[in-house]
Amino acid sequence: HWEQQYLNLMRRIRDEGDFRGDRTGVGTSSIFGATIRCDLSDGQMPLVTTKRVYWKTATREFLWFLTGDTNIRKLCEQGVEIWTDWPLDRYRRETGEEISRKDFSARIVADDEFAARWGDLGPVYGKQWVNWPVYEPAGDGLFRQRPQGINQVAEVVHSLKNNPGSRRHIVEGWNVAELDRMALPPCHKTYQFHVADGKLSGLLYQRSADLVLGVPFNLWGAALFIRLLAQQCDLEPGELVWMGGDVHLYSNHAEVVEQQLQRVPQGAPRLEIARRPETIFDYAIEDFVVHDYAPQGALTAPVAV
Ligand code: UFP
Repeated sequence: HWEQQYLNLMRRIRDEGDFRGDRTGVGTSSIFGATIRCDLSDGQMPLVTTKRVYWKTATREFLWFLTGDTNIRKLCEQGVEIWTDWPLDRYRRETGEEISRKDFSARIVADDEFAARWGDLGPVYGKQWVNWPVYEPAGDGLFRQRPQGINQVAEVVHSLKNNPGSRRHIVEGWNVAELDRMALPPCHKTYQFHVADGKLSGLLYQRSADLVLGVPFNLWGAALFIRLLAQQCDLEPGELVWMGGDVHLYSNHAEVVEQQLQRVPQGAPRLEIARRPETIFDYAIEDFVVHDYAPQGALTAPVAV
């Protein structure tokens, strides 16, 4: 069972991980290279049951990626604050102002100019997924950027429908030339899709994985991606294969890890998609209904920025 694999990985990193200082200064225990396989048949989703996971928040984030937006404003408007810490950190550093997260987020929502100046994350996931920049020769050795970049998601829908046997169904977030302008270089950087026996499977390669806070969201997002593509392409959901590069536990999550490792997975949550919209870009949060989700109590842990 996938959640057992998740917990086993957590235990293994706790017991055998290599301790190291990291970019955030918090410190982690880490291992390199891990896999979790999740069966998505019959609507099953990799939704962690050993603590409460806010799947609606993760879904809102995912739908926001599909719009190509990279400003946190639309997230803040919906009460989704998962990206707020990065712009907030920059704002505090650059202005020296001691603003609370709540006030910062409220100002992003209320003030157009402020949102434009401080709310953008740079060309992160959404931009790369649906509008990967393309440059074309403009004579005299110059290049100009095409007004519309490549919509990788639309292209994958097209290739899944027209050439399902292809080994090139890929959505890539790691745009090397633009990494330095991103608030955070993509963690869930590569998605590959695969069709066999009318079933759509997907593989996510995640270069860096906060197993406690990030991975439950990333598993949900990747499974959701498969479900949306499957629905749009008349395929059944197959399997999600999650692969992590540097998979870690932050030192300040130790307490939460102990609590979670004492719990036993319960039930098999399922996702119903209530409507089939025209395209993959037309889903709304109301289209998603989760059944049989009775998670054990919430466990909160601080995010390393
Ligand atoms: N992280 C995730 N999943 C995500 C995301 C971030 O696990 O979707 F955006 C974690 C991984 C790591 C940190 O702990 O955020 C990113 O830091 P770095 O860029 O140094 O790997």
